[in-house]
Amino acid sequence: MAIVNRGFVGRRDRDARRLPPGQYTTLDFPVLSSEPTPAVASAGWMLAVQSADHKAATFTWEQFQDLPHEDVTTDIHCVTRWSKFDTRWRGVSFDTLLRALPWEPAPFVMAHCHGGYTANVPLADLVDGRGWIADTYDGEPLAAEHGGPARLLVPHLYFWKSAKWVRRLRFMAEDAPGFWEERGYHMYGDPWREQRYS
Ligand SMILES: Nc1nc2c(c(=O)[nH]1)N[C@H]1C(S)=C(S)[C@@H](COP(=O)(O)O)O[C@H]1N2
Ligand SMILES: [Mo]
Repeated sequence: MAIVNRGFVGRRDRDARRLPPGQYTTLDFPVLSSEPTPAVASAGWMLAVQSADHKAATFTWEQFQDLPHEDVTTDIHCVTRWSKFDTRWRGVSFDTLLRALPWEPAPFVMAHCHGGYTANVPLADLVDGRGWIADTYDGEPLAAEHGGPARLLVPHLYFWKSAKWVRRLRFMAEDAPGFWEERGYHMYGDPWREQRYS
């Protein structure tokens, strides 16, 4: 007896549709760092935020913890071609962070990290529930090698944009290249359009 059900979509088909072109899925969580893991304690951690006209705001670890956090389950895509489905994070959305700022943001953001790494992201890609500063992974404080105490999480762009060990967010009127963008990676980095290199 043949079973015909045109509405049925198998798991492999569904998974294939969530996999951007040129990617494969992994169940591990690879560590990709261009620098040695810096020792950053949450105790002295601070997030500095700078406006395009050099106004400052800071969040201590305690102030950051007091901001509303949300859970995020999402797929992530590294430009070296691994993707990982259903990663579970917790963090503060940029929507929340922006509401806590005493001044207006500018259209581009440069994330600066302990160790010197930088990544540029348009503000439009961080708001409306698309960008977070994550401090928790899989229910545990974010491990140092994955960017703990806190990192960017911008899962709809290649994962190099999700800067680990973030310490400063600098708003900019114009876009500017970060660490990998200066080395030939794409300024925007959409995995669905395979924007790996410029
Ligand atoms: N500070 C910093 N952030 C970084 C990187 C880095 O080298 N330094 N690598 C990026 C790249 S290329 C990827 S794929 C992800 C890897 O995150 P993971 O090590 O937690 O998998 O971090 C991104 N953020
Ligand atoms: Mo990456």
